[in-house]
Amino acid sequence: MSDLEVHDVPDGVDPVEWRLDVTGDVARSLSLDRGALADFPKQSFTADFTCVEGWVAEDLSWRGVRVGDVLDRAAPTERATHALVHAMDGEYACSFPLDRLTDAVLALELDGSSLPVEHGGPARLVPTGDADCWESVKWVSELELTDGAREDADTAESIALSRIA
Ligand SMILES: Nc1nc2c(c(=O)[nH]1)N[C@H]1C(S)=C(S)[C@@H](COP(=O)(O)O)O[C@H]1N2
Ligand SMILES: [Mo]
Repeated sequence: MSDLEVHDVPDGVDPVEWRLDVTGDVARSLSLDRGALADFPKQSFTADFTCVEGWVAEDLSWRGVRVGDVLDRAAPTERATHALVHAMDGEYACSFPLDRLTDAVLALELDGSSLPVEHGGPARLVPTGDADCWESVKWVSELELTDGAREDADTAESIALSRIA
């Protein structure tokens, strides 16, 4: 298994009721259940994960769906420049420019098994390339396409940094 740290699963996280909604500046809003997301083509990659709190998990093997494939189906409008990635744990959300988000993967598997709920299952955003630990959004429930960066609602960095004593 991976050596990601294990954190408590917050209230509000319910893998049974989970869906992925794609909303906001799109031509077609989507609401995908697990089966619908699993029907997209999969890709795999291996990466180390480093948390700002000072730990590293090496050689994690992720498998999942390229976000760009999901966005293509929703057809972002010309106004859409960013997306706010929402999670099932309340206020947690992280804003990405679309060009970065397109190449990220919604991971459904880790190290050859279904992604466990304690590590963000059913679906965790795993940016490819350099990323901050808080950008790896666990329990992704909504991709909200926005016109501009919506910094007001981008809580992930401050929530992550507030955990550092
Ligand atoms: N939804 C959500 N995703 C999140 C977080 C969170 O609090 N909520 N914490 C982030 C931070 S700061 C880290 S280091 C990793 C921790 O992943 P792990 O619990 O699998 O070790 O999840 C990231 N994704
Ligand atoms: Mo972190």
